[in-house]
Amino acid sequence: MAKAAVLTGVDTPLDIRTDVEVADPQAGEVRVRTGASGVCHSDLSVANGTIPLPTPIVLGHEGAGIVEAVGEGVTNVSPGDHVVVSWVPQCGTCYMCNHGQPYLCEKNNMAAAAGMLDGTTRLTSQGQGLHVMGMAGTFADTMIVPAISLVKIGNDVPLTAAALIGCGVLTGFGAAVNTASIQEGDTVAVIGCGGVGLNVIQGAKHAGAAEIIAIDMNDAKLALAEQFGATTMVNASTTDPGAAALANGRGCDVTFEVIGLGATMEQAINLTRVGGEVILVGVPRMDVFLNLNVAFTFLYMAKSVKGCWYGSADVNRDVPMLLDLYKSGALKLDELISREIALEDVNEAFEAMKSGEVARSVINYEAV
Ligand code: PAD
Ligand code: ZN
Repeated sequence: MAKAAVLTGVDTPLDIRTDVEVADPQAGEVRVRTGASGVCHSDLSVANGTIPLPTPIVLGHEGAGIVEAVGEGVTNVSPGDHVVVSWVPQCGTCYMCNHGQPYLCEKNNMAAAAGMLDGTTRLTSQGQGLHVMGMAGTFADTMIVPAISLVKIGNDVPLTAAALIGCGVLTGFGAAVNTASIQEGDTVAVIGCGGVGLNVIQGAKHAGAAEIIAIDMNDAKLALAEQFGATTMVNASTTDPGAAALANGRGCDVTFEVIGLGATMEQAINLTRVGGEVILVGVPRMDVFLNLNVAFTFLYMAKSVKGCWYGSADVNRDVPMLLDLYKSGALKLDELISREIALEDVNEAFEAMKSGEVARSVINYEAV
């Protein structure tokens, strides 16, 4: 029997189940013993209905673990391998994978996103099939995932650090390095400096940005932002970020919104210079619409607004690259971990995230 944190309905605490039956991996599938899982805001967004997914569902999509068993035809991983789980399977053969946008792999349709590739489930509890978030469900000590969702890594990286690569780091770092076109010497602003935003900051620094304006409402997050490479810190609850963005008389070359609120998305557009780029990373509720003057924003001021899905990542290229940066000391991962917790503490981790206390809580299955 496996253990899992299950969402049974919107706005209810996750139910810790110890009676989860796990079916054998089918062809193209892999059973992974989960080593660690970050708690990302997107997990909370499923729990509060911002991201609509079917229930009952095992949340968690930012994880790493160790392969226990493989189904028929699996060749990319073997039992004993350490792996990072990608919440976007990359088949490598579809139109999007062949057009340089594997983060939009056509296998990743919404029906499958809450189960296996064919939409069915492999976990059962209390007589019901359990959906799994991102075809992963890292809030369970055992996962069945498509083999094409796994990237093999070395055994020399702690699984707690590797887990963070699976979402926050790939997304944040990738937003700056892949989605945006930051030039050497640019001024960028990052609105929202949580687990993902901090990685946008370290990605922007890596891409050559000279000025990085960190905007948040929590001073502890701004202190972390400085540690991750931000050069100007703005607490938006007391200071208007406009002055910092306009310090060069022009506005930001690139602005990132990493919260998911309409108001801060509009703010991001306003902080950006003419001809500049706005990257939307935060995932809003489905009913959020922006109030934009189309002529001024897109024509007279020639700004562009780009959505960022999973850091525009190619996980097979970017996970090894990020781990190399980590091993060389150029990428901070351990510093993102505010606290290590047990699976049973996941509801408290949601509360800590709501209050803005933590960059990342990380469930460490190996410590329990
Ligand atoms: P988080 O809760 O760790 O960080 C959010 C930060 O925003 C916190 O530091 C807050 O203090 C700050 N904040 C909240 N409101 C405001 C405000 N009005 N002004 C300034 N700062 C504010 O979340 P996270 O970093 O885990 O995730 C951030 C978003 O990114 C969230 O919407 C998540 O769903 C999304 C995400 N998107 C993708 C993708 O592929 N696009 C992937 C992963 C996460
Ligand atoms: Zn995430």
